[in-house]
Amino acid sequence: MHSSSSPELTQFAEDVLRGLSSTPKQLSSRYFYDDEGSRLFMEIMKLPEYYPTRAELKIFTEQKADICDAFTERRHPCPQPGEEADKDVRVPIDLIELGAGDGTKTAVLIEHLLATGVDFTYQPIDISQEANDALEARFKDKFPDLRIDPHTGDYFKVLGSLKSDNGRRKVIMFLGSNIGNFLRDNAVAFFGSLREVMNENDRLFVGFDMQKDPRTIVAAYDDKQGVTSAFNLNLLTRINRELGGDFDLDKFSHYAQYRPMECAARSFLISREKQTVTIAALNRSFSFDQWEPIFMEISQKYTHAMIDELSGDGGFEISREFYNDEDFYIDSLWRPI
Ligand code: AVJ
Repeated sequence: MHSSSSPELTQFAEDVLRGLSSTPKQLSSRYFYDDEGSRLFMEIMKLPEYYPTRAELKIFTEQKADICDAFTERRHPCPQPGEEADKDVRVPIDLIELGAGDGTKTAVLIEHLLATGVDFTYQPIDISQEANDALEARFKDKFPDLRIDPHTGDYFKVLGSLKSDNGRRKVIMFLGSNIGNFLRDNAVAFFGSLREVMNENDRLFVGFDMQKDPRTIVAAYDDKQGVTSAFNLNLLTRINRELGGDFDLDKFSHYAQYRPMECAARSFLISREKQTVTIAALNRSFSFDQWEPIFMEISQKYTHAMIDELSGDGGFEISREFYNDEDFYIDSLWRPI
């Protein structure tokens, strides 16, 4: 199975092979989230330096009424035949979340929707069955009246299966500045694919971490306790375990930088010495120079202009934005054009 004559590598193995064979070397942050990686990310969200989660939670807590109104707002501001002019008409929604994590932030919105008697279902989509099961158990316990319908699998496959118009508005949420892990062209392609499975009346709700003091950003990706370092190094552990690698974690160190002209935070693992690493499943060795980097992750930050452009290029227009005073973080509600 590990011989080079067998071309059947998993997607993970293929991506590791391609990434470590390229110059500069790179690994994809989409593979961070095995069980240990997901646990480490939940620890990151509690770090004093990691501000995005708290910033988004604050927006939800302070503006939940406006956000939920915008989700359920009828499309036409004018009364339809048979409706009274001043009647507050709400549309029923399917609240669909891509990669819900532990659901702490979403719980704030769900609680408000339930309290105000909105007709809605909650459909978290995640690649991990375990994550979905945990979220379902927690929410069933916390909100006995919630209609929750988790889907496990690839975002687009699941969304494709939900495509048929059931008369309810889909509100698709992609929170936490998860979009920041995509390079610009990939972000546009991602939004474009979402657009294809959406109807005119549906909405997309996206969280964007904004450009800010570079020191604040670097600190968020280089925390004092070293959790972010462990989070990055965990991918080497995953390669060792799943692909039979022999990475020595002590010989790599985490390095985070922020480039203000590109609004991009990037993290790297730096080879502390000249060394060779062998990966059995790839039947190959990779040599590292001393101080050679592996590019691990981009966490893009945004300006208003960038969000405007992204929405348009993805096939959307901005319907409404929710942000805190300092433009620290934005949740942007889009409608298809
Ligand atoms: C989950 C992609 C939003 O980029 O801020 C946190 C992941 N990486 N610390 C981010 C992450 C290092 C996080 N996202």
